[in-house]
This record gives sequence, structure tokens and C-alpha cells, in this order.
Amino acid sequence: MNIPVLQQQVEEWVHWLAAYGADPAGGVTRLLYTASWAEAQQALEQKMKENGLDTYYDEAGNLYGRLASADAEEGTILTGSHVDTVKRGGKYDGAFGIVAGLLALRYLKENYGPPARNIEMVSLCEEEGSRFPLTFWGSTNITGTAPFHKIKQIRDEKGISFVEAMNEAGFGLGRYRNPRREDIVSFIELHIEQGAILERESIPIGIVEQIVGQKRYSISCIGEANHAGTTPMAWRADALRGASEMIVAIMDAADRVGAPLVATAGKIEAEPNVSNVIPNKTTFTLDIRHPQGDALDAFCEASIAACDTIARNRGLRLQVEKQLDARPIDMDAALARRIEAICREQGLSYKRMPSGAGHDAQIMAGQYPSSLIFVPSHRGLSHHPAEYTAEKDLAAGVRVLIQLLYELGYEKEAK
Ligand code: HGY
Ligand code: MN
Ligand code: MN
Repeated sequence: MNIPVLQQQVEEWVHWLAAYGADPAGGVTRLLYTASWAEAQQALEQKMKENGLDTYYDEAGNLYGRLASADAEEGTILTGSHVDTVKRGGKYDGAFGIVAGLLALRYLKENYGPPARNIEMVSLCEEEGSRFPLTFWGSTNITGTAPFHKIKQIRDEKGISFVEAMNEAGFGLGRYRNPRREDIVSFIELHIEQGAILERESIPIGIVEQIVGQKRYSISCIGEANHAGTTPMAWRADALRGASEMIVAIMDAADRVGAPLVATAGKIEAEPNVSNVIPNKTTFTLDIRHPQGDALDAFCEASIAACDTIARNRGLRLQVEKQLDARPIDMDAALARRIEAICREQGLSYKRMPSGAGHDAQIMAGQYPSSLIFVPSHRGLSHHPAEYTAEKDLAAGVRVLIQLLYELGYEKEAK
């Protein structure tokens, strides 16, 4: 394998894909079912075809590239990641796993011909939850665990409904395959670490053993609008003050509990959001993560109880909507051992580690043996325009993916 060529190619293709949704303010914004999302999928489909793969969409908008087995085997080995991004995100989050999958399948086809078992790559339609209050839409459609009941009610910030956006993009209209997959024998996701451990320890490959549990809430405080100048402090039902108190209380509690728990209030909206009116409604999001399910649940319960007490003390109504409850989950031990052996054979140092970030692999792991392989993130930066991974590290990840797919898809007895 010509490593310098591979290095140059993976960097080139990551930049090529980043052009779809390039944000004038910097970074990449490619939100589910938007024009930039559709253009990226169409461009990926074209590239998959140019590189000898059969392509198809499913009803959710997941895009597949297939390397069919020589003897119509049933099972399919699947690799890939998500094509959507956060707002003004980086070039590599999700996109690298898609580009790596395409490079790997092309290399395998060119060097070994049809595999013994089907190998597919997938550009998953959505993982981040950046446009609609719903995450992992691509992978939960594949596993049949998607919150189908929710999509009729949810809207984006412009008031566009999920179903409207999905239909507008051509999906959910019965034109494509049913997204549910029962034929997947293993799922492999190659992804940037989005943390600083691998770079700090100068290790090129992370073998994820477990992905933390993650709960997301949308919390609204409802008070009463009134005049900022004539309303005495004691007479106010100030929704923004209440929300601020709740956020500080939860963050202080997270400091007391300490690592590995993390808590983030990433988004806040106040109404009517003008300087001389006491806010009558404030909505904020809460993202809580922990590797142990019971610790995660206990912290969330205590947080909601604290919000309830503050709301009562301030004469506010509280609305709590749970948007995500992803349980902590282990990656497949046999696949991890196989990746370990590949790293040793290729002379690549590696580190077994947890993932603090959520990934499609955690949804897939609920149904199929799954693995998540990390490459270093420069300064641990991610969900940020300056997100970066060195070419040599990208190529090392692709080399490991190629060998893993070769062993699973070509070797007579996938050990
Ligand atoms: O939020 C996450 O952990 C992932 O990047 N969606
Ligand atoms: Mn992300
Ligand atoms: Mn990601």
C-alpha cells in the first residue's frame, strides 16, 4: 500500500467533502435534509460509483456503497459514520469515517476483487441532533429503534417540521428501501477522538472499549413578562433568572461529583428576548454524560429535582422534555482484540480507551458486534472550525480499517 498516496488522498477527500456546507463564518454546517446535506450525499454517491461501488439510499436518507460478495453470502460487514455536522463544526467529525470507508472499499476491490462476504460503507444521514431535537436518526433507523412517534411533532428553529423537511429532501415517501437492517454481522466506525488523550500520549490509534451514557433534556421555565422598570424584584416571575439559577446549581453539582461526569447547558433561548421586558419563558438544553448508567440516572434525577425546587421558589412553571437517553455500552471485545493485533502487525501503538463523545457505534452496538476506532484530534479540539487531524494519523486509521475489513470480509474463516 502506498502510504504517502493514501495520506494525500484521505486529506484531499476530507477537504472535498467539507466544501459541502462550508460556512462563510468558518467551519462546516451540514444539517439534516438541507441543501448542503443533499449536495454532499449526491457528491458521495457519485464518488462511490466512480470507485466501483453499487450505491443505494434507504427511506431515512442513509446512503450506502456496496462491495457484493462473490457468492451471494447473506451477512454484511458495514463501516461508516455520519454526514451531518454541528453548526460551524469541523471537517473531520463524521466525514472522516465516510471518506475512510470509501477509500478502504476501493482499495479492497482493486487489490482483492469481490469479497467472500458483502462489505458496505454508509454515509449515515444524521447523528448530531443539530437541526431537530432528535439524534442518531440514521443509525436508529437501521436498528429499528428510531423515535418514529416523535417526528410528527418536532420542528427546527425556523418552524419547519421534520416530516416536511424529510419529504422535501425526497425521503419518507416510499421511494427507497426500508432502512431496517437484519443482515449486518459487524459495524466498524472510524472517527476522530474529539479529545486530547491520543495526541498528548503520541499514540496514533484508540481502540474504544466503551461509549459513555448520554442524556439530553430541553428544560423550559415559564414565568410572567412584565415591565423591567416598574416591577419590584419581589413581584417577579422571572423565567431567565430561574433558568440561570438552575444551570448554575447543576454545574456546581457536576463540579462536586467530579470526573468522569460531564454536564453542559449548550443552548438557551429567552422570550421575548428584549432588554426591558422580564422574560416570561426560557428554554435551555442539558447534556449529561457518565460511563455508569446508574450514576448518570442519579445525577439527572437530582438535577431535575433541583430545577423543580427553584421553579417553585420563584413562582415559575417547569416543563422538562427528555430528548435522548443513550445507555453506556461496550464495544465488541473480539473486534477490539482483532484491531489490537492489526496495530501490532502494522507497528502502530494503540490505546484502549472509553469514548466521552456519542457515536453511531453506540446505537449499532445494541444490535450488532460493533467497534469504534479513534485517530488523534489536534489539541483535542472538535465541534469547532479548527478541528484537525494530521494526514499521517488519518492514513494510519485507514490502514487499520482496510486490514480489519479484509480479515472480516475476505479471509475464509473470519477468525
Ligand atoms: O455530542 C456528541 O458526543 C457527538 O459528537 N454527537
Ligand atoms: Mn459530533
Ligand atoms: Mn461524530
